[in-house]
Order: sequence, then C-alpha cells, then structure tokens
Amino acid sequence: MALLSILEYPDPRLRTVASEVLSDTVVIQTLIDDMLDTMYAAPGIGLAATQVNRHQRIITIDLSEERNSPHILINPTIKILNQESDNISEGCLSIPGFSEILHRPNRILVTSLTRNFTQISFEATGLLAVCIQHELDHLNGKLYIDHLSSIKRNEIKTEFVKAHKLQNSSQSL
Ligand code: GNR
Ligand code: NI
Repeated sequence: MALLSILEYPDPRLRTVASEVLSDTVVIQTLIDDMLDTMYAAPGIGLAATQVNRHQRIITIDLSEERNSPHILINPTIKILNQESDNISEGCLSIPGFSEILHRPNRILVTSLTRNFTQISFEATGLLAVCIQHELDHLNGKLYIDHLSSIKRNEIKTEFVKAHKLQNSSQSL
C-alpha cells in the first residue's frame, strides 16, 4: 500500500499528455495498486495517472457506495453516442474546494484494456460517462475548468491560488 501525492492546479505537470501503456509490467501493476490506494484515501471517485505525476494512460474509477468495485482502464478511447448532457456537477482532486456543472455527452462507447490487458468495450452513461471523460481529459493534459468560460476559469484560478496562499501561510505560523 502506497499513497502517492496528487498534483494541484496550476502545476504545469498537469498539462502533460500521457503516453500509451505498451506492456504489462510489475511497474504498471504497482502503479495501479498505488493509484487505487490514493483514490480511496483522497477520497475520489476517479483518478488519472497524470494527477500522481505518472504520465501513462491509466485511469482508476470506483463509483460504488461501498468503495469495493474498482474499474481500471488502460489506454482508453471513447466515442460519443449522445451529445445531450445530464449537467452533472464536477469536482477534481487537483482543484479541491471547487465544483462546476459542465456540459458533457451523457452516453459514450468506451474501448479500453483492463487490468490484465484484455480488451473491452462498453457503454457508459450518467456519472460514469462524465467521470471517464474527466479522467481522459487529465491524460490529455486537460482540466475540467478548461471547458468553462475564461472569465469563470480565471475566477476559480484566482480564488484557488488565494486560498492556497492563505493555507500555506497559516501552516508556517
Ligand atoms: O472525485 C471526483 N469526483 C468527480 C465528480 C464529478 C465528476 C468527476 C469527478 S472525478 C473526481 C476525482 C478526480 O479529480 N479525478 O480526476
Ligand atoms: Ni480530476
């Protein structure tokens, strides 16, 4: 069990585009275990390797109440099946304390490798569809706030940086 530290906005490393995972190695399996530990501890419903500064195309997700149904997606791709949105409120472990409703397609076809490198395809809807798109954005160096207006994004950036400066200065008191 290992907890990894989560990069926070506006860290430029969150802008890295992750590489395809090429083979099943102990390093990859250990990274998956550590990502699950980190996601559960955070706690979050999803985590992208980018957020823990490991730039490989790996996503962990668990939407279950009991936190016992992990999904691992390796080299995932999506196809949009429905442009309509459920307007779900979205937060991010890399921008703690903020959330915004985003317009995201509410039905997608996901193609991915599983943890044991077998290929799967499935349809995702609702929060799962949103979460997979959110994590895929991370792997492409994007954050959910990039989908907002520049006015809204700058507002969040200013508030977030201000809140963190306050936090850091109170820690050093
Ligand atoms: O924990 C998380 N909750 C969440 C809620 C709505 C839409 C997306 C998410 S993902 C987020 C964890 C995270 O930052 N993953 O990258
Ligand atoms: Ni996120």
